[in-house]
Amino acid sequence: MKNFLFSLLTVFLLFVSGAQTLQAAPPKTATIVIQTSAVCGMCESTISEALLKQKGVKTVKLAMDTKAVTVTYNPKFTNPDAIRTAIAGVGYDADSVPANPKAYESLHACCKKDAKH
Ligand SMILES: [Cu+2]
Repeated sequence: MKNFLFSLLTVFLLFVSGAQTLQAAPPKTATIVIQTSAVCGMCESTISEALLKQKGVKTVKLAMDTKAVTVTYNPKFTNPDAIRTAIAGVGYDADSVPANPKAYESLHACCKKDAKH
């Protein structure tokens, strides 16, 4: 009888903790829009490639008319600052994070924000 009650209690506790984990699960996808200094389609692929290499980044969409990049990511693995830093790391401004000067220098001429088109 004691064993039976014990296993009943165990099942009950498992059920309760299971329900709590379900409720406490954080959202799996977050979205952020970052203003960049991209100028052309090549910039778009450079930024996409760099971001998609980041752990947790799911989709990258750069709107060429506004130069804003929309990124969806898993907040468990990355965050807005890390994403901005990754964009700056390949030579583009990302919101208030300035482009890495070395990476900017090595960009294709047409991809530099100061380039005359
Ligand atoms: Cu470009």
